[in-house]
Amino acid sequence: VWKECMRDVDTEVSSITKSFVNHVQTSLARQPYNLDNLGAYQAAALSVRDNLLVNWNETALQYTRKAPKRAYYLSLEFLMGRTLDNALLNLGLKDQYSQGVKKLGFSMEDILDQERDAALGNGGLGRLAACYLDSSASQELPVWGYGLRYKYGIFQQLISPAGEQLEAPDPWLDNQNPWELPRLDVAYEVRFYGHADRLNDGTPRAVWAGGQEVLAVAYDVMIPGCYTKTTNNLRLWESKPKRGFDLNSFNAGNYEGAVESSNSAAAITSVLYPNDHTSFGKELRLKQQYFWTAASLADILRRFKNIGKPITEFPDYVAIQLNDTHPTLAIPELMRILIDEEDQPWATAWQIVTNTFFYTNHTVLPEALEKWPVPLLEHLLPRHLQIIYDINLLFLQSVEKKFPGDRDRLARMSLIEEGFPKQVRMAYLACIGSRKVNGVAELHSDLVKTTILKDFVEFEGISKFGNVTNGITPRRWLDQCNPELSALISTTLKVDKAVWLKELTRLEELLPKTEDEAFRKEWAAIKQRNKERLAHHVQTTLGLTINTKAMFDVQIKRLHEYKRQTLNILGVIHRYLTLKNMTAEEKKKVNPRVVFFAGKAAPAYYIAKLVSAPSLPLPLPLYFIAWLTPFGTHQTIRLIVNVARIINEDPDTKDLLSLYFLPDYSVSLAEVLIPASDISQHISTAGTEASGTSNMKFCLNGGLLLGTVDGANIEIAEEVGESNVFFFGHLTPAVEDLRYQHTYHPIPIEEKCPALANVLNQVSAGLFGDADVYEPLLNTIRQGDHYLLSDDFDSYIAALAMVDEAYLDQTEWVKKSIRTTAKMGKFSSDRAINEYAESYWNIEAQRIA
Ligand code: 26Q
Repeated sequence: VWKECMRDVDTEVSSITKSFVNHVQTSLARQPYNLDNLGAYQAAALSVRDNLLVNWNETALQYTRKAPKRAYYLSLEFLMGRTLDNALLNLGLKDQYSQGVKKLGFSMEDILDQERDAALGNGGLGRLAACYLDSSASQELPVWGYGLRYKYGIFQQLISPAGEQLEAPDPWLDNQNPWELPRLDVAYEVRFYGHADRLNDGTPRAVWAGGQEVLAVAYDVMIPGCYTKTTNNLRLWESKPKRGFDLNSFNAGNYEGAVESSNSAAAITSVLYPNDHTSFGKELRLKQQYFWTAASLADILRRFKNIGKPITEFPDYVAIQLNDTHPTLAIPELMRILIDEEDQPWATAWQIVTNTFFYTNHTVLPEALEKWPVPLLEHLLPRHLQIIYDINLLFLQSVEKKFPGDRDRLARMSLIEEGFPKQVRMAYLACIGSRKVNGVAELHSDLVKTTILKDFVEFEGISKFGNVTNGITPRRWLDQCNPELSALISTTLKVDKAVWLKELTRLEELLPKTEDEAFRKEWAAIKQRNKERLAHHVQTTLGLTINTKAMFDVQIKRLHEYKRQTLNILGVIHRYLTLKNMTAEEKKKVNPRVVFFAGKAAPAYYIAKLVSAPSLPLPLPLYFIAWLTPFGTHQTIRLIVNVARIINEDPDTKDLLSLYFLPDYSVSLAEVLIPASDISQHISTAGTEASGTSNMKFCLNGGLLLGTVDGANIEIAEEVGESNVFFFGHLTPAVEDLRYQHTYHPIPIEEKCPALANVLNQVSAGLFGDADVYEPLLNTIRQGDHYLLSDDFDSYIAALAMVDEAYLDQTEWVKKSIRTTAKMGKFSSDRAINEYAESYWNIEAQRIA
């Protein structure tokens, strides 16, 4: 079927080289004989793009002809990573292209390495969106993504010798982007500010006029499915001034004023906000959200209108998934369109809206719940504020009807939080405006229902609230990043990867192989080569030599207090101190360990600098903004770097313990780190990590998991069996009480956890330099300890010791590794996306002939 599907795609090596040379000469206007690797990458990409375009056009055409119900995934983040390798694998053309470029004197690996990551996301939420696009296309589902085309993606992270995080902009479009198609013909006007006047003519209509209008221009990114012709679309909006600049100002000689309006329009899509898990009410961020939702809805509505059905049938043709609350303005925006432009009665409009949207929650941390100040909304989007107030009034009336006289409940559930200023609670708006609400792992979905949305469950009924446990695409996170393991699996299962990559539960067939010694040897050898590949990467990029005989212990994720990188580094110090006290004889029994960290911390003062002078060629040093806050995640990075400096040089211990902070964590770096890990750490305070998705990636690649009973760790353990994971720490129900104890009955840390107290004291005493710099960080543990490090430290150390012990029995360890991979079928994003398609969106697969 696959070969049949691909009949239009030219798979001959000779025609590949022909198309490559043709692109060198015509698209790039260069000579093939002195082409560098970058040029070769561009030519290869353009040639692959030609193949994708055929399928992409065919897919779009069939969707238009058949007009099936479609789903749209609205996400402010799409963390795509590199495209070329993924496209080649999905098209089944990797071997042919490798041969082709080899004939022309290039190596495929070098060419692939030229590509910059498309890093339009912060972390989990953005990468999830990328995995879901891959799975939608692979499952032949009519799903499009909508996002923003940021000029700068997530910042590049540099680490100064002192361990400070420095941030530089990520100019990912500088070398041109062969994967996007500018669609200058697809553009919409988006209004900001101005005034909204109700007509008061017996209808709910109002007129919104004045203010500033900017243009949203579409850029399309092709999303190929794996072994299918289906090639979906990711539409990213760029902001442009409606007119080049203000002619009146220009004619009046006010040249700066003339370019100012054009700058402010361009600023909207200039940069991705690099903060996750904090909401802080910045006007530009709100502008981004409205600009993107307004353009996307206008586009969706125009497409719907082409079908020629009455507007009341909109939800029969369109499902819109809100990736967290970031696109919640789509709810009042669709109301505005239906009422003010389509002249629908309020009830009809609300009926349409609440059957169209679906909301996924990704966090229960209170500081991460999005709220927008009412005065800001009133200024920027006056009509939307009116609509939000109207929604709230009708909603609270219906709550009052169900729970008469319950004033507390009304205050709790109001979309408007009282205070100075008043704020709009976006999660509540997303909840009441949606058909269904879901969390991203079983535990998290339960927490959503029993904490932040408890009142809403009581009011609307439990059936509106569900769970879709996250997933990851096995194409990128196994086949692409671990080709040797993928090949071994195909040989062992005796099926083509085209089959098992799309039916991942077939990995279970590996289980009997745990008893096959030759197989185990091959399995372990692949892990070893992946460790060497990582060591080689670190050697060539950072000039550091890594002991590949050691156990590789990895924690890679955004830096955040709740993720507890601090617990990990304090554990490393504990190990170091223990080793220092050992006799030579005792040390002989210790297995060497290499600890890897990578991750970015949310910066401060970053956006302001980028936005106020976006295109000026500033002298380089001004691009680097050191962040010198006295505590928090930046201090943790600093501690890691300084501990590494000491212990990696200590002759007593360096053969048994070393530590690396790899700068500038990215999707591409993850692709090298994950297959190389023996053990990875997912150690959030119970109840704080909604799901986690890298835990799934490590396990799929045969790395074992050390973690807390949190997020998707729980479901991973259910699948692979508790004996194959290392769990520690308090459980979610205990957290609230422990925090209460910390506040009202604090026990000195020396008494409560002497091992931890000793580690903290050594840091305070200056063992790793900079003693006073760390004091605020250490004090957050000594007092308050919101994330419960002192409660979990002893069991954490015990779990690490169990990992050591288990690793000594390599036969059993490899068995655990095989079992882990074998039981990861559930975590394919294909399973997740099919759950959304069936239980939420009600859309069906479309075979593209
Ligand atoms: C909000 C307002 C203003 C500025 C930024 C934000 C913002 C941006 C990004 C808030 C949150 C995020 C990202 C959240 C995120 O990545 N959450 C993670 O989502 C994953 C996919 O569901 C889960 O696996 C992780 O557990 C969760 O932390």
